This record gives sequence, C-alpha cells and structure tokens, in this order.
Amino acid sequence: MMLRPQDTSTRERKNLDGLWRFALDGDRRGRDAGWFARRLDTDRELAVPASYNDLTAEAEVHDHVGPVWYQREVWVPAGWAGRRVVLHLESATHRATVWVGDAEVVSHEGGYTPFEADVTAHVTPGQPVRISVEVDNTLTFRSIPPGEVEQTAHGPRQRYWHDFFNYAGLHRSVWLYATDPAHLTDVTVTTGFAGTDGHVDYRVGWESGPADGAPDGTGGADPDVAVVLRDADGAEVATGRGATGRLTVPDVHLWAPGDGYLYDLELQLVRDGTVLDSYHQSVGVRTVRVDGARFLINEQPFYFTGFGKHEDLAVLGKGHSPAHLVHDVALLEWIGANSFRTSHYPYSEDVLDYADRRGLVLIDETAAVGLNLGMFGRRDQPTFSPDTIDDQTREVHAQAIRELVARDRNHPCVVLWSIANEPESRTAEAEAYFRPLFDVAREADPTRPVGFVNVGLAPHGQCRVSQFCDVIMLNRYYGWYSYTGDLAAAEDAWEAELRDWAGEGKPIIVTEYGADTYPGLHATTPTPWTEEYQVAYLDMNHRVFDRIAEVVGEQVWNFADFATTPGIIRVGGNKKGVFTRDRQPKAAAHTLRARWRGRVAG
Ligand code: GCB
Repeated sequence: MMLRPQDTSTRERKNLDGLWRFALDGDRRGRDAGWFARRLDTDRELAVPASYNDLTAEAEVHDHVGPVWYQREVWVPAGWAGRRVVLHLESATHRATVWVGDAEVVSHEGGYTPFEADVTAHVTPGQPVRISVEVDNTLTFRSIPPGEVEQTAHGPRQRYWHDFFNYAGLHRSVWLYATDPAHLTDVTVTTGFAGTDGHVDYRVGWESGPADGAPDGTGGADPDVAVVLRDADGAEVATGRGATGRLTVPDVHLWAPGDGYLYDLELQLVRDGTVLDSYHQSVGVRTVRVDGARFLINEQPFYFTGFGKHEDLAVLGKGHSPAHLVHDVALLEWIGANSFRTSHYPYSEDVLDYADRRGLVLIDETAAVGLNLGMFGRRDQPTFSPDTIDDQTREVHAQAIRELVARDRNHPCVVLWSIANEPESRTAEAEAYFRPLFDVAREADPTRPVGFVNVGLAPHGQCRVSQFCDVIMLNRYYGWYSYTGDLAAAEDAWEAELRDWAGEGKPIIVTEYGADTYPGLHATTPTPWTEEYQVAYLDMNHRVFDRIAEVVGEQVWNFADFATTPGIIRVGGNKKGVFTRDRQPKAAAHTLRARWRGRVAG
C-alpha cells in the first residue's frame, strides 16, 4: 500500500535527485564494513536518476556485476517537526537496501516498482542526515527477470536471456516527504458509465498514526474520509463521505483514446473538522472489455497502433528523462500511434501520468522477460525446473504482478496487463507455472483483461499458456528471423499462422513485428538491413493484418534503436527502431505515418 509522493495542502516533498557519491562493491564488502555508517570512501559522483553504466568511460563501471553504493546527505526541513517523514524510491534496479544514518530501513526486490520506509525515528528536522543505498544488479534464477552469473578467470559475467542491456542503478527520482502522523495510505478507483451518467467507485485506506499525547495511541476519535470530485475546470461534480463509495458524474466526459480527459478526486482525512491529510488522484472515466474477438474501450472497438518501446537513452541508459518523455510522445503523435507496450518492464510513473493526459493507450508489462532458456542457446536445461526457474521464482513473479497492479491500476491509459514476454510456453511445466499467475493478476485487478506475449517458438497448437489469456499477443518476425529476405513466402506463412490463432475467437494484438535496419543503408532490391526492406517488411505485415478481422492491433518492434549486450546479430545494439536511438526517422517512419494517420479506430 503506497501513494506516490505529492505536494498538497497537507503534504510536502523534497526531491533528492542530483549527484550522489558512488562506489562499486563487486566483492560485497560494503555491508560488513559498514559503508553506510560513514562518508563513502570514493572520489566518484554519479547522477540520479540515471543508469550508472554509461556515465563514466570505464569498463569496470559499464560491465559491473554485483552491488554498488549511492550516498548523499540531505537536510531534513525544520518545518517537519512532529510530522511523519518517509523516504521513497521510485525504483532501484534490480534490488536495494537502504540506510538512513546507521539504521537499515528497507529492502526491495525488483527493479521497476517503487518502495518506501517511514524514517521518522531516524531523522531530526532541521538537521542533515546521511542516506545510503546499496543497489544490486545481479540476475539469478530467483529474480525477475532471471539470469545467471558465471564465474570466469576474468571475474563474474552476467548471463541473461533477454535482448536489452542490463542497465542498473537509481533510474528514477528519490524523495523525502512529510505527512501528518494520521495519513492516507492507498486509493483504488474503478469507473463506468450508463447513458450520460458516469460513476467512480473509490476505496481509500488510511492509518490514524500515534497521536501526540493520546494515552491509547489512537489519537482519540477515528478520522473520517471525505472526497470531492472536480472536473478539468475545477468545478465540483460530486462529493462523498466514508472510506468507500460511489460518485455519480452527470454528463460525463469520458476518457478515451486521443482524449485524455481527467477528473480530479481529492481525498481528505478529516478529524474534528481538521483536514489531516489531502491527496489528489486523477480519474479518467472509461471502460475496457473484451467481447468475442473485439477489444472495446467505452464499448467502442479499438485498434491498437504503435510500438513496443524501451526506456533506453544515450548516456542516461534507463534513467528517466522528462524531456525525452515529452519528445517521444510528440513523435508517437506525429506518426499516428495511439498506443504502446511498456516492454519489457514497468516504466516510470511519469510516463503513465503523461499517457493519461495525452489519451495514449498502454499495455502494461511486468519485468518477466527471458523466461526461456532455449532461445539463447541453453537447450541443455529446461526453463522451468527445480534447478532453474522454480516455485520460488514464481513467488517473485507473483509479487512483481501485484506491485505493478498496485502501482498502475488507477491509470486510465492502462487497458491490458502483460504478465510476461516470450516465456517458454510449450511444456506442462510452463502451463503449471503460469496458471496461478493469471489468477494473481485477475485477483489484483478484476477490471482489466490479462495476457502474456507469445513467442514464435510456441505457435498455435503448441502454446499451452495462451488458453489463460483474454487477448492473444504475438511477437512474430516472418521475413526477418524466418524467410529472411523472402517476403512473398513470409506473407503466406504468417497469414496461415494468424488464421490459426484467429480460430480461437479472441482478439489478437501483434505486439512485435520488425526488421533490423541500418539507417542510411539502401538498395533497390529487397535486401535485409536496408531502409527499403523495413518499409517492404512492414507493408507485407499490414497486408496480412488487414485480411484478418481478429487482429485488433499492430505494435512495431521497436519505437527506437536500443542498447543490447554484444552479439553477432547486433550492430551497436538492436536496430529495429523506426527511429534511431537519437530519435531521427528512418524511411519506415513515413510509411507508418501514412498508414496510421489515415486509420479510423475500429
Ligand atoms: C523479441 C523480443 C525483443 C527482442 C526482439 C528482437 O521477440 O521480445 O525483446 O528485442 O525479439 O529484436 O529480436
């Protein structure tokens, strides 16, 4: 249970981004040596938010395996005396332990979801405090995503089965914030409409906190919850009392693709007429539903156009950058994309907030990528076994699903959960692994469809996991990894496979199709890696999609070129971008723009 830090009439934040002291700790000495207890012995300072990997010119930083330490001091505002003080990290990749002064305050597993600790007892308002964070990038068979560290004569080497560089560090903002001891802890909103009336169901959590002087520690009377819903102009639309309730919105302005209309739900925790805590939750009133092979938003058939993306930038790595967010969304709008998938992990919450406001539609994915040992040459070992990915991994995966849903369920932009990308899905072990995870997702959020992304190695008739999906999501590379350079044969084979899937009667989104393209490489005949081939490849795919009614979406792999591990099929990274890594269009961008800007939803 967690609310994103926010400034309100009762809350105050202090942003801790900037330069932090930084040290590598490949030998894992820091904890025992008490690095948190004194000034970190280093002359390095690195930036937060950013991956640390590309911030120096040193291979030992770029290729580091194991823990690193970040440390800085911060002045705790004098005005926070008597307040509850919380340290909040938007993410730490892939796990972290945090100390405030000498006290260990929190540990967290998983690199892309937030965590926080009540640090009131460890800080003195008006005084500085030292904050130390040990961040560990190691991937194992017990982490999501999984990986394995190989000890070599030249030190540890991290192996993993996904196609993007294992960037790590503090990728998003770190905050200190203050609330009243009595505070709101959580809110869930679900929305719907009938005719011109919208409704907003809300459920609010709170804690009364230890009250000053109250002998029973309860602070006397329980506080009450009051809520006010306002429209985008600030006009009051509805009010409510109590921790749960339904608000009615007459003449509702629905949130819809391309129309990111948001109401503001103000939550107040009130005792004896005093507002102890106030929090603002934006609300888009909309519905999502699968009906046969149609994907309905607000009961209207929706056709997804767009991309699989990455959080990936020169220098910053996976560090969040507001400027790049604005620019990427500008390019999405320029090209006529109405959606993207947060491949292959949960993105910064700023991305989701902005997508809400721009009316962009998101497929929201966990970091469960690379649960497929066979794909990267490990054919000797089964993916799911007591020695590889096992029940313990599944618990970590389940927790990743719960944390993703807890973080993102109030975002109208999210219309579909993807619980994994391209796992092994042909065996009974895969079926047994995934069945309960779909239950976890549906229990966490009964209001949205759930799926996973199927890989070409598990075609129709062989995949044992797609039976659990509301929507079939397929990554296919006909004309690239198979039928390379032969788009005519690729077209036949692709159409045949898609028609098999269409027989399931579920909506199909093609979540990846793409061709590596070296910008500036040209040919008159269809030659892989040229800009002309990427155009021809996309045209072929689009002909196939347009012949099959069950296809309700096309998301090209990838929005932009991105960094990978070194490999003989990667030239300075993955080059399937429609934009280069520095966001210049390849020829295919104009092809997509012509197609998508002409398309009407449905
Ligand atoms: C895939 C993966 C994606 C890769 C892509 C490729 O199927 O989902 O992570 O980058 O193929 O380019 O090979």
